[in-house]
Amino acid sequence: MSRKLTVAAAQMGPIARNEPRQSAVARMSEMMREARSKGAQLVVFPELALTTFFPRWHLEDKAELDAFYETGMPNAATRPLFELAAELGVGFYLGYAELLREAGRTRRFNTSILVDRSGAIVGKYRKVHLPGHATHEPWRPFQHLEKAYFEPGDLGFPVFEAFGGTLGMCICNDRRWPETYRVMGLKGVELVVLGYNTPSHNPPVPEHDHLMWFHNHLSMQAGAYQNGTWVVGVAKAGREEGCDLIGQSAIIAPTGEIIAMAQGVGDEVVVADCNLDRCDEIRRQIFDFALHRQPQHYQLIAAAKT
Ligand code: ING
Repeated sequence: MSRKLTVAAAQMGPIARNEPRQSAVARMSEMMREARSKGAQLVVFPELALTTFFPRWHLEDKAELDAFYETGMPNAATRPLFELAAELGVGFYLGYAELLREAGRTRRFNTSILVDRSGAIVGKYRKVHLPGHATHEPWRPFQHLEKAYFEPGDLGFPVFEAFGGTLGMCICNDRRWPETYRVMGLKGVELVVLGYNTPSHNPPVPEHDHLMWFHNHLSMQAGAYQNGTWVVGVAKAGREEGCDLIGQSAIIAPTGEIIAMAQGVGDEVVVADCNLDRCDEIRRQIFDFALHRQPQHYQLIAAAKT
């Protein structure tokens, strides 16, 4: 009996700067219902799925910046999504901006949670790789101030026993780094779920703009294949506050094959059956870590920053 998990990639179109969380939650609820009607047990939403991608602006007003964060989860705006999950028996991955007070200081993370089919939070992750820049760079057509608005994640790359398998999470830029998948691969991950907000224009390197879509899949397909894990990557897509974000949310098999993909750049639900036992096709062969890895030659990879 194979361990089949039916997963939905719930891609979202733009979220306007003044769009209330209730609107984003209503859109996600609609997609969760559609996913359930197509047999999904797990729905993956994008990174920072409750608000517009606010790191694109230099926000000097602290109250304005703080308004984009959640200080508790679930909360009044998101509780309907948790309740719907329990009602439908569908779990979900949700990306959001987390703000907390700890040991007398304010901490800010780009966070995701994994919620099981009863509506309980069973896992939490905080984005480790923060791209972009830490100070206002007026030359840019739009900012990418994640280094100013978040701290690097402090939870590492945990995996969670849920949905009948071993699941892990990451967020956006993390998907470009092989270490992200390898750490979870060494922990036996069978499905990595992630969300992303990726502009199709990268101001420092415009000559690579035509490669943004390719690099998105290249990174996730490589991570899947080299670690024998399923990967589901879900976009916030479309022209959001004048910034074009790539789509092509994808469900990727442990072989690296894209088995399902979003067609547009709006709200769109893509569903596929993920047989978690297929990870063995890779993990017991080409990437049998116990048999083939030679870590005595790899220390440099984990060496501290030079
Ligand atoms: N977004 C982008 C990503 O890694 C980025 C950052 C933009 C990287 C353009 C490369 C080029 O997909 C987030 N949110 O990390």
